[in-house]
Amino acid sequence: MTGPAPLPGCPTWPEEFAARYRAAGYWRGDTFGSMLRERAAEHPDRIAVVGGDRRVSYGELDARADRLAAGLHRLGIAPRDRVVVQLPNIPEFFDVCFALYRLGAVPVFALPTHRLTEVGYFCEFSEAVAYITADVEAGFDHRVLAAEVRREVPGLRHVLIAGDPGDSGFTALSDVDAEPADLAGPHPGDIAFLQLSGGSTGVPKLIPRTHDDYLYSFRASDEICGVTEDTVFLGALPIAHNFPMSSPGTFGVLHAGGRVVLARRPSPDEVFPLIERERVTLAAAVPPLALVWLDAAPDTEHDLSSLEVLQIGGAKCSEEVAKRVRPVLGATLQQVFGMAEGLVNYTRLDDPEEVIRTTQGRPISPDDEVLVVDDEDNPVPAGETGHLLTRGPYTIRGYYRAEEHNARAFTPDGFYRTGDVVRLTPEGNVVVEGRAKDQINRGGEKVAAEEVENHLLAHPDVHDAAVVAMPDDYLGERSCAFVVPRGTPPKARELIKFVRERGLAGYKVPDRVEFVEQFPQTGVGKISKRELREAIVRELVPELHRGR
Ligand code: OOB
Repeated sequence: MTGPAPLPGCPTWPEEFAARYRAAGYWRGDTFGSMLRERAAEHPDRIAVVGGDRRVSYGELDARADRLAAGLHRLGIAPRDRVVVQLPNIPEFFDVCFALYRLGAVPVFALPTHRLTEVGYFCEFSEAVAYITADVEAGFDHRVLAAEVRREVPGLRHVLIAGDPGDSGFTALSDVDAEPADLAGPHPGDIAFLQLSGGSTGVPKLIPRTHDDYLYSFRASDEICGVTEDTVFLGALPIAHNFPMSSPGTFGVLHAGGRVVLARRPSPDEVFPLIERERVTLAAAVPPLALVWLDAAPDTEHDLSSLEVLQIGGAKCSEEVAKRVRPVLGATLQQVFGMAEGLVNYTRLDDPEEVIRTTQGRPISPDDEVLVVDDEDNPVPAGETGHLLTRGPYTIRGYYRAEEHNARAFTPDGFYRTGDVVRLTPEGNVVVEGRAKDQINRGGEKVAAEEVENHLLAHPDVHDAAVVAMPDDYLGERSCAFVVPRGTPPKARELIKFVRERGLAGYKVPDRVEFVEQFPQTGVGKISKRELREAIVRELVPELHRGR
């Protein structure tokens, strides 16, 4: 089975692997569009998505996707055209996704916290023809951002607003509507969307995922996570992120014919009443969010007893937090260690408590190949710590249009260098021990040090900058920028304001700035980030003793 010409710049699996993945039944030749069509035919009246005051049935979602696809087509959006999608947790997110999938256009998923720097870059780099965003979210007017993006990216032909366009002059998404057309639709091997990588380089990388590979990842996740049509999933994390999207996430739940319940904000005052009202059975959280829920649960008047499974992933879940899940919530903990590039590991629901508390689980697929290697790519002895490499039926073979970076991020035989430092238990469970990539994991939100350093370096008073992780009780890590000033150091506050005003997502703005005369160096003269991390810990110790 060979498809039409693929989207240029997307490395794919060698045919021998593709044939194997098809033969094994992983890649079944389905698409997002056909999946929704099937569910809608089976039970058109079941509720698929609940958000705000909307309750959308499978039949309605299917029909709206058809009409929106036809409307977008009429605007001139064609198969393989890229469309940057930046939507909060609202039902329209699914209208847009399924419409674009039906059309064969390719969403590029931005997070609601992204600002001009990121959104402008996604539009430009992917040569997007359209940008679909919200009106006002979390007090931020996305229409103003959209106007800036429009000015900076001349190639952008359309801006569509989910909600009220106000006086922005942009089109309301709800006005994009046409009689369903007979669209050819994508091939299952086509790129369905471009997802964001957490990144460790100057600019974020885009991850091309196919219908075949992505559908496999959440179909198989459904089985592991016990998802059925009775599952009610709480989407409280930003739903464009890979974890709540597919592990098994919203799409896994829609695949099974279950119900997705969207929370606009993840705080207990919004989430707990939703759990009670909708009888939520499955929820996904990053560790700091799980902590907030665990702290608030004992005092809530809301009935949380429907919750069967709480998934924690995106960053390492401490054993202390892990221990509290069952006693406090009466739910089974599932640890999820995944990455937007592909590989996802789960503790299994029937694993011994010890495994669930102390490991990050094992891969989805029998064909996920996992290697733990030393600095020279040689396998380490069983049980020892090393770099995690992986390839498999839903792990990409390269980033979108990033040939040079791909040569470093993948081995010659196609293994993805995850940048994670892990060990395997005798039972084959993964334990994440650390990270080799130059990234800060701020409670699940990934910050590429180099990207932030480049913004700091743009300040006239900054001679050099190095951003490192510092430990934090709540987020696990926060970012600390070490700066060598050019002459008199600027105020830390001023530098932070400078970076923020460059239009960067808030979570990437350094949490702390430390001025130094020079950086410690490694043997070969590189900046020793290890020493900087140690320095900030020493700096923090007296503060911790003072109780901050
Ligand atoms: C998920 O995806 P990304 O792409 O935002 O980040 C991936 C990276 C991993 O390489 C690892 O460094 C870290 O996030 N990570 C974890 C972890 N889960 C992710 N580190 C320790 N323990 C965990 N449980 O974060 C993601 C994608 C799909 C499912 C779940 C998480």
